[in-house]
Amino acid sequence: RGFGLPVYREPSEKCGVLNVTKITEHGKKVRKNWASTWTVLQGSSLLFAKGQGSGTSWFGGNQSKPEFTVDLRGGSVEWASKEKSSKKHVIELKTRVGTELLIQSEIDSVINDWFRALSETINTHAWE
Ligand code: I3S
Repeated sequence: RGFGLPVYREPSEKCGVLNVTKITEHGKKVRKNWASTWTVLQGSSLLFAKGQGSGTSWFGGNQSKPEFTVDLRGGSVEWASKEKSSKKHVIELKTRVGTELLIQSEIDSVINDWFRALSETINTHAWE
């Protein structure tokens, strides 16, 4: 930084439908339950709402609330190993409080964008 070059930043708000499952909660392993999930990145939070089918639900309205929210500060993301899932393009997200999630999309560009956005968010908020 500081060479006068513009720094590319992912938008701090991003949303879309991803396949998501928890694998650990507060450090304890939980059973996988992959679900098509409407996902919103908002500041340093990641919000999830189970979609009706292919993700038509929107929790900006009054009928549905986020199913759960994850604080990305102090967390980490990496590409999941084959042992974690047989699916391709799987991101493993670990939070500071010991929740681990797998996030997946069949679409390369989609999951790559999410990987970048999540990494950048974690880096940006690393010292909070
Ligand atoms: O890590 P696992 O246990 O092989 O995960 C698979 C299972 O959760 C399976 O469901 P049940 O065994 O509970 O019926 C899911 O259908 C699979 O999708 C899980 O594996 P992948 O490799 O898809 O993450």
